[in-house]
Amino acid sequence: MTNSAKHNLTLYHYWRSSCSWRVRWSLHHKGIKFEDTPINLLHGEQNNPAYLDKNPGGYVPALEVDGNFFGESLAILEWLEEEYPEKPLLPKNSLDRMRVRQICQLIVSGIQPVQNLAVLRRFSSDPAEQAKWASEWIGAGLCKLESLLKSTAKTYCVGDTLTLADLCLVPQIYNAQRFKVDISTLPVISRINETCLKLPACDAAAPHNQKGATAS
Ligand SMILES: N[C@@H](CCC(=O)N[C@@H](CS)C(=O)NCC(=O)O)C(=O)O
Repeated sequence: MTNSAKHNLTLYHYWRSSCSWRVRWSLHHKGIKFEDTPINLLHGEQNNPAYLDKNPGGYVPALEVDGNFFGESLAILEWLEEEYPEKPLLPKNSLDRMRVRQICQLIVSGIQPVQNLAVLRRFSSDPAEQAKWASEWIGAGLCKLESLLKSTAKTYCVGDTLTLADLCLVPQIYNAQRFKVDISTLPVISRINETCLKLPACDAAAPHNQKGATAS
């Protein structure tokens, strides 16, 4: 981390959370110094009163900025763009920015919520049923995304520059693979995913490099 200490930042996150990975990746990409506090979702720490006081949404991630708390990964990512404009993750061209936000929303609002822990547990107590549900919805969502990316992607989701769209895509593919979605039928997504996984900031933010990560 090399960026000057403009703010005191602490990220509340879970190692395997795709929403947390998005934010960790931006922080590493921009070289922003931050502390981190793991919130164990499997132990229900997101529902502890002390955490709910910080983030009433009861999800990770949350970012503490100089003693103020904020939830919602996209709100956090947009703030990081405004406050740390070096190494931007939004394009200059406004139509491209809209394309990036369209892809982000497709993933963040359209795909990720249906595989959330709380949703899976409400749907079924059987892990096999949960996995089937998650796999079907993620697979269907990624097919739609693949069609969209055919008209926007070059090296990355929108053109040849890394953007927030890629920060949303790669963690979602990690989840897809956890739920055994076959992404070999999605060549654009697969190619972008492989490219991004080689980026040092993506790797530093990846689940296997976080405190508390396990093999499962
Ligand atoms: N819209 C929120 C969603 C956050 C979210 O769903 N986080 C998941 C982990 S990726 C979570 O905390 N799940 C806990 C639960 O379902 O109880 C965001 O983008 O930050």
